Amino acid sequence: MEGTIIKGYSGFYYVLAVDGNLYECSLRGKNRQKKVKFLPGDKVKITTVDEKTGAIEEVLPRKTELLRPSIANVEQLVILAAVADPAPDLQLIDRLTVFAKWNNILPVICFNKTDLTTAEELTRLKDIYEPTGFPLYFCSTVTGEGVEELKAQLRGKISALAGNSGVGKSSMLNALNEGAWEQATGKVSDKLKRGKHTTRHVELFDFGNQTLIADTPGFSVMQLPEDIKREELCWLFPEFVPYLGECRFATCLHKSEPQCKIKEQLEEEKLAKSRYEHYLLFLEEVIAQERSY
Ligand SMILES: Nc1nc2c(ncn2[C@@H]2O[C@H](COP(=O)(O)OP(=O)(O)OP(=O)(O)O)[C@@H](O)[C@H]2O)c(=O)[nH]1
Ligand SMILES: [Mg+2]
Ligand SMILES: [Zn+2]
Repeated sequence: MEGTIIKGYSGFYYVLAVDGNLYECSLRGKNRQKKVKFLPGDKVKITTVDEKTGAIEEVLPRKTELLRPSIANVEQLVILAAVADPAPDLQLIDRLTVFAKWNNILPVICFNKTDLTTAEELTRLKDIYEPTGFPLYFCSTVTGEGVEELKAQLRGKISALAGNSGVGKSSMLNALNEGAWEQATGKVSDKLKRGKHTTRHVELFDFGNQTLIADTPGFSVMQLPEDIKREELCWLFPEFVPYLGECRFATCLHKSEPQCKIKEQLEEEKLAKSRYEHYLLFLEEVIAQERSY
């Protein structure tokens, strides 16, 4: 039977199988000898011993792999920010979108606490992020706004949740866990109530129906991936892409070169200023990293 590892713990792996059961699995001989390291998110084939235990026979190729925290096969990174209290950190959002895209993971942007701000502020944020084409949600765990829509985005996928402290990650996991989900095996609600990350191990929460979500506090402060090259960065900003290749110089980094299409679009307010400023900031970081490499 196939399944997904949701956590590893003292020599055992907990596998959520396609039958919806959670199996405590040991490693079979050859995997144990090879000292294979499996990650939460790894898709595996198991043989079952009874309805609670089994053994891992084989691991399937990984589609994506994140480090620190290590999770395999994350399909989307849900970037949670608050519209207020704390004020949204647009630089962090943009940094996480670059990080996700570089790792072939879909960034999903979610602004929480819409009950705390004005329609104008929501429009401002929408105007910045709609052109990116990234799935975009406005939610409140207090009023319930947007929660069902976000749920639909998460269903059946492996997602990681990232965002600064206090933006409402735990509240959102709780809100997502209310009603309308098929029966989950892992008793998410009990685990969520236990609160903070009592374990250092990454764990995927099972919301039923093969919907798995990792709460990943480690993503809040991060360096850009070391292997991005300066000329590759602009491709990670989807709203820039239609104009790339139209600058005067083929090597244009869209900084201060003449006849730069990106700068033209910016002057005509067709690209968001904050996105471009963060592009420039990240460009400096990428160049500095290239040098120290
Ligand atoms: N007004 C309002 N408050 C919210 C909303 N969502 C969460 N909060 C409050 O914001 C505070 C922080 O929420 P948490 O869910 O603990 O935030 P977190 O992201 O898990 O924080 P860390 O665990 O520190 O990373 C709590 O007091 C919540 O009650 C919301 O939609 N609206
Ligand atoms: Mg929390
Ligand atoms: Zn240019």
